Amino acid sequence: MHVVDLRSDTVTLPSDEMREAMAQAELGDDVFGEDPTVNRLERMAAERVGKEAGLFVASGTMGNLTSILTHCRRGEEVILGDQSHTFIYEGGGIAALGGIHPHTIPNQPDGTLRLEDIEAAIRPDNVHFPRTRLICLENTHNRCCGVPLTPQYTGAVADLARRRGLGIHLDGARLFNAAVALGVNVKELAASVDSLSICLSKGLAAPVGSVICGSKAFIAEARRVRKVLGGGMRQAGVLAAAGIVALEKMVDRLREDHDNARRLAEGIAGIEGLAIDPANVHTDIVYFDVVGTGLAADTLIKRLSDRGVRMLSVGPKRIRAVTHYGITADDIERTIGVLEEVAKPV
Ligand code: TLP
Repeated sequence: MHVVDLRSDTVTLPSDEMREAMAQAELGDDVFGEDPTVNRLERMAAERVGKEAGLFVASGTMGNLTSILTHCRRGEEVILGDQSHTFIYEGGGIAALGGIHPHTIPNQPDGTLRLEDIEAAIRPDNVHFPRTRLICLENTHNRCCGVPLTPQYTGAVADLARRRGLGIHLDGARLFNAAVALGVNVKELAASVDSLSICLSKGLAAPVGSVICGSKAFIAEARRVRKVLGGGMRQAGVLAAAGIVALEKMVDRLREDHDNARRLAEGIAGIEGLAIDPANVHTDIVYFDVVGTGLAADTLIKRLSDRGVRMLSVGPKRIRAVTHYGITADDIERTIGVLEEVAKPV
């Protein structure tokens, strides 16, 4: 049975061109700075987002962890959204490994943090408090329906950060989705932040890896942190080669994923018992509720899976589907058909 796997855009398999590039990659020891393919990927990623330097890391989680450990010392504090990936899904790594205190404030439904909430969360200089050091944003925002943050909003938070002497880091796991959705150059979305982590292994379909980008000085420091975390990967060019193809060939096609997500949302909106606001589908991520079916999300997931469609339950009554490379318009029509069949409370 052909399986339509919509659990995440992380399930993408490398294209033939990526596999070929991996097989042919020129390699060296990256801990010595001698892997030409890694060096090329790092330069290319930095250039794409308009920063001085880049650092190849194993994952988005490692990208955020390495960046935040580079910005903050033990006992210092980072302000971040209560729905952010770093706060919810990264194993508490910044606290566990860095002794960094997460100070969460509410993510608004549009993925933003209110400027007044950020201001209010910054600690006064007083021995009782941890020192506030950093603000983190996420673009697109995974838990907030994949919504993109605009360059204007990011700039406003960066102005605040600068005025208050704080750093700003961006979890840009899906920053290229944001750029495509907003019709802006990715550089505009990255211009005002000090550091960002972009993922190659989500919508861009590389098998492994993320790149941290920032100033030369920041990346030099992050390189030390990455080594401490065990992330010195030696002949990593074999992976970076796929990342280069991802940046060169896979960005423009993200539009297809967004179109498929929109079509899926429209289909879901027409099914009795399922609830979705198609206007709240912005990129490749689709969330919907199953309350009206009288079924648990897990039950629906099981029924879908028995018919070759895979999605993730993200709450007792809530499901997430993500479109990506390898998912066609036909797969979406089939998914809508299967959903119609299984959404009945029998
Ligand atoms: N997100 C995964 C899961 O962890 C939830 C997914 O399927 O969406 N930042 C953001 C915004 C992410 O969505 C993810 C992955 C990461 C960071 C971490 O990336 P990896 O999985 O490469 O460590």
